[in-house]
Amino acid sequence: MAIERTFSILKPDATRRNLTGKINAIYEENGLSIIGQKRILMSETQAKAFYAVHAARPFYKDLVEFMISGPVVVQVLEGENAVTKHRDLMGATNPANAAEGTVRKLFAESIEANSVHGSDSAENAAIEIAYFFAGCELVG
Ligand code: RTP
Ligand code: MG
Repeated sequence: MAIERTFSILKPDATRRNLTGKINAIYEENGLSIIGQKRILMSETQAKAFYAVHAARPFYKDLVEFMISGPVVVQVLEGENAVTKHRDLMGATNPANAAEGTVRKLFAESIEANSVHGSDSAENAAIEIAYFFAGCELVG
């Protein structure tokens, strides 16, 4: 399996509760290296564009408002099979359906305030990484 990169966000509900270290430890203990990371306050424009794929969904407006409600930590994770491994560690979107031990089972507050984002494919990972990071900010 080749080394892969994926894009991750620790969402406002996670930063508000100071969960950055606990979530990062789960990623690092499971073979994902954090090769780029920054804490930012997303603008409404950034959040709308980032979630444009969901623009027609009923939860879009609330989701954008949630994502700009506080700081987020954007990250690039690198490791074997990183996209799938990260999604597995995150757990299901709705914490009620998330498996034991996953980040969302451990920490998510609701289907919306579900603590973390992860790219759903290698193609989207490349797009999302380029949206938030310059190449020189990633040190593998
Ligand atoms: P993500 O993109 O954040 O990694 O999460 P995901 O793939 O598991 O979920 P997705 O379907 O892409 O939805 C993006 C985010 O929208 C919020 N959401 N709210 N109220 C709702 O029914 C609802 N459904 C989704 C969540 O924050 C979800 O992670
Ligand atoms: Mg998604």
